[in-house]
Amino acid sequence: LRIEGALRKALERGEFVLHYQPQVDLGDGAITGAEALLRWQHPELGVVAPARFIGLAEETGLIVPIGVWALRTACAQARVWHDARVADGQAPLRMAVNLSARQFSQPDLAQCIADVLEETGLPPACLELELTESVFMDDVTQAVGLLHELKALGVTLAIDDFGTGYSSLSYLRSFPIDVLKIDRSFVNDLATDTDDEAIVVSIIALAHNLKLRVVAEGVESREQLEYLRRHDCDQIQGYYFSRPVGPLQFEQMLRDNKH
Ligand code: G
Ligand code: G
Ligand code: MN
Ligand code: NA
Repeated sequence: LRIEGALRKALERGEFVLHYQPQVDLGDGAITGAEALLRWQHPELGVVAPARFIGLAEETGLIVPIGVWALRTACAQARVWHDARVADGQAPLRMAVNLSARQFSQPDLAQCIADVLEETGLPPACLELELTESVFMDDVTQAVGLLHELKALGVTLAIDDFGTGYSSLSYLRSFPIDVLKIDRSFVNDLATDTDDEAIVVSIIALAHNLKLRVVAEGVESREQLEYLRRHDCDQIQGYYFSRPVGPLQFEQMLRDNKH
């Protein structure tokens, strides 16, 4: 298992970096948040995308320490941007961090997140945790308990890749969730595929009826953006506005996007 050793060393050597992708409000075009996305800056291979190593990190359990590093780094960065914006009279910025099912099954997850929030001084409401429906598949009772623990910290909870999982919709009623992120597979064919349009419109209505915010992922074109705006989607994320970028580039984007 050479890759396992390599991942472990990568963490020790500080080869992981976070890139940030803006989330943009469809009402006024303001950047309201960032999603932190892990990259491995390999000394020989260059930038390695998470698709190439997240699966293995999950299998080996290394996703737990890597995830703690990502959470701490994202929160520390968010605190810096948050303070600058507040000093400048701008709305706060939300930082979204992905949690895989393996991390979600750690009994000390809530304590770990509480520690990172305290250590970095980030207001809890500015941290958005992205979970996939898969976290509800093993032990629903345990998952609901943990969601309530996390909610009690004051953080925001989002369901990532919404619509692609196998769980029943009934959990939306009883779970303390704040945001649905429409999976990019549905957004992809918007404006050309009427089935995908029906699904997207239905997810937006479902979210709003449940008083949830709805974010569309993978927006790549003006047509998709306009469609989502017409149908009252709250926020978008995708290459049309920006790819995930390094912290300095993101900071420049924030400066160019004053509201
Ligand atoms: O950035 P990219 O589209 O290549 O990300 C691919 C996948 O890797 C996404 O599904 C994303 O959720 C996952 N991912 C990216 N960063 C993190 C992270 O910090 N933690 C976890 N658990 N998953 C991540
Ligand atoms: O599973 P999750 O939603 O966390 O994954 C986010 C992934 O989606 C990141 O790897 C990011 O690079 C990718 N992504 C973000 N915007 C777009 C987009 O507009 N098109 C495509 N194809 N991928 C995107
Ligand atoms: Mn995500
Ligand atoms: Na997603």
